[in-house]
Amino acid sequence: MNQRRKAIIPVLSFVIASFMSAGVMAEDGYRLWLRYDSLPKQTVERYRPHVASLVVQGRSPTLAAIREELVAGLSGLLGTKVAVAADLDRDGAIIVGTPRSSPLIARLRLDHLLRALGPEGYIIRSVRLDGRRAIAIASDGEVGALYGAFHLLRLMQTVQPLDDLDIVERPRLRLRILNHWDNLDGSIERGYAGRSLWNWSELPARVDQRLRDYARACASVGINGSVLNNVNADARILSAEYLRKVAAIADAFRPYGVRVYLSIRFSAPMELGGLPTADPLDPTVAAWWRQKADEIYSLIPDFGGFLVKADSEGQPGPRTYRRTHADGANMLAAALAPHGGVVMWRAFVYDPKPGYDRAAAAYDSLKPFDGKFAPNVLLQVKNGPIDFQPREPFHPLFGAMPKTQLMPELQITQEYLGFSNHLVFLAMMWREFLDSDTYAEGPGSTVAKVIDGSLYGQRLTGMAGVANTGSDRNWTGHHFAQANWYAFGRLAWDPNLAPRRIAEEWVRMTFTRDPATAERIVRMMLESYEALVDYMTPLGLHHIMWPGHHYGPAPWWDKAERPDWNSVYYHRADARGLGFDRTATGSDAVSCYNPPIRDLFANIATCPEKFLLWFHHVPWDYRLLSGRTLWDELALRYQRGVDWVRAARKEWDALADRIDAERHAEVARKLAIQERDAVWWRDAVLLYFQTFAKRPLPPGVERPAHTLDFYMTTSLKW
Ligand code: GCV
Repeated sequence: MNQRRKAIIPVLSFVIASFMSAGVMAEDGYRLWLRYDSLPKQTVERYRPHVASLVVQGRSPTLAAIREELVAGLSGLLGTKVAVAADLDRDGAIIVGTPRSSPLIARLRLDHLLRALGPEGYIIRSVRLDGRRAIAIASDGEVGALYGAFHLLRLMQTVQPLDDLDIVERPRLRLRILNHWDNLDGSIERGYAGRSLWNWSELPARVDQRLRDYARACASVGINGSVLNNVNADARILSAEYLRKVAAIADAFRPYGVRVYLSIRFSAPMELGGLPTADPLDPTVAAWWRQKADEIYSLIPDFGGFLVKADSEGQPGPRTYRRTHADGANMLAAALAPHGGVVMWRAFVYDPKPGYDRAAAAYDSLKPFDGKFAPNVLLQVKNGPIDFQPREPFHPLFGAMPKTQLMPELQITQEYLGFSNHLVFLAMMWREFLDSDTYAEGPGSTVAKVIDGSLYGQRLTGMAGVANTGSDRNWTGHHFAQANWYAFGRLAWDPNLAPRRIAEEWVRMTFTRDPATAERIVRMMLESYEALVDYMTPLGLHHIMWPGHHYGPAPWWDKAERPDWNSVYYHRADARGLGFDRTATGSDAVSCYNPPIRDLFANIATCPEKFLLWFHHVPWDYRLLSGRTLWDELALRYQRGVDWVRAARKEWDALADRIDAERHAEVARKLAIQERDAVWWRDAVLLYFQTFAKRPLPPGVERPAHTLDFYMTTSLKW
């Protein structure tokens, strides 16, 4: 090696090392919110006396995961390797564990309280033991201790004080589950962040490290379950070959407290078992499922259970055999019950009948079965009565099934909300849904209280979110879509959390600790949902997306064989006005709601304007609260949505020197697409509705760039 090269190598290493220590590493978003870059010097000085060493006594995969996370987190945040000790040998230790895993935790005599919090609850408390100061993270279960460890790291990442800690936490919902609509060929239905994370062809021999990182991320926000495959299920997932692969995934997730579940195909006994029927009341069918459950549990002792889409959109179900949803769900539940598994039976059913309105279909089909489901069945109900639209009123089943265990299904992936191109913080939508008052037991009977068991004492509780993850390096396609994964977990842990708090945590953990910059980003996130509704479906419009892929507008669509797969079915524009009359003069779907919310929705004068066109066919010249006509207001809302995206782009551009260049540029590129799309939505929809309204665009609304014909023949590219 010549002299010059010899001299260059140490210099290069030094440059790389300083580059890394300054936190200037590849900012590709892989680390999600679990970034442990070093804190400012003064903060480190403040924290140091509290976090001088780490004591995680005991041995188990979960305890090892706790140790690993805290070592990485504390060392990264403090900028020096944290000392790991076997016992409390100095002031300022962090001690973590359960009364069984850790003699130190046992000495705190918290058993009673910890038992009351359950195996996932935890306490983080500043304590003294043998005269030494320590922070104790204690739980009755190791996974609870892991959750506590992530909580402590979050406090530090968001620069909260560590003095006199006394935190008591427990999850409000028992099942906090991601639903992956992943197919066995690696594609993801409605997935916009690459391919499936589960590499079926390599499993079980090779388990990608990424699966562990997925489980870490889930655990960091309290997600404790993952349905691995699409609800449009392939029966093969239950074959011996695939179950071995599923078991390997379960092994990778287990230390992080994430259980695996599977979507099943109701006709699997025929396809896999060669039976002539899948009739749930046929003893051979029930026996096949019992045997299948036994086989699954022999491989995966903590298997969570089944998710079922039956008699919906072409999926098989009990109806073929003239059996009911309860017959189907309870037969499966009986197979799982001896092992402690659950059935999540989906309420997404909508068979057309004469005089039918899709918004009332699931209510009509399932309400009669209230009280008829087995104790280990949950009815999984989408947040709104149609299908994950940008805005829907809450699903009426939440106010109608007091004797059934209901769990909401939210969609984290943005099927109808601009895929992974649009910045939208979904916690705002979910908050609106959870706060909706069903009036089931008088005022204050919010959806949150129905599902967390406080209204009816529902024993099994849960929340499902259709995942937005994929093989993209940044997991979710859009850096800001990570916030929706984060927010889902936080809300499933505590459905009462405020979106602002969630956004503040996430921004500080993900983008910046600078309070002023963080506040600007948080504000953008909090405004983003209303803006998206403005430029896509304001005033209660819904399901006017391009058919099939659902990206971009197509309010003119009327070609599908089923009326309720056409946009015109949903908006009903005519020369008189716009909107779906769901009152007594129309479909009367409003009667699925309890009084007085039913009457509030049914009366055009009291119906919240955000749901106006959902419940009413409104004349074009009807005056809204603003004093403007429906037509003018509609046009101005679309414009307002566009204006917001433009302002957001400017705001983001202005943050260029405060965010790392890589993520800043990537988000900026997405915001440019979002602006293009918002303009497209505005122009296409207004041009189309103008053919009915026959009124000019009001002042302040920009003229469209193209003709209606152009929009009707051009599908927006994503
Ligand atoms: C998984 C909508 C989506 C489908 C999805 C279905 C469901 O119809 O477009 O892709 O199928 O909902 O939730 O079952």
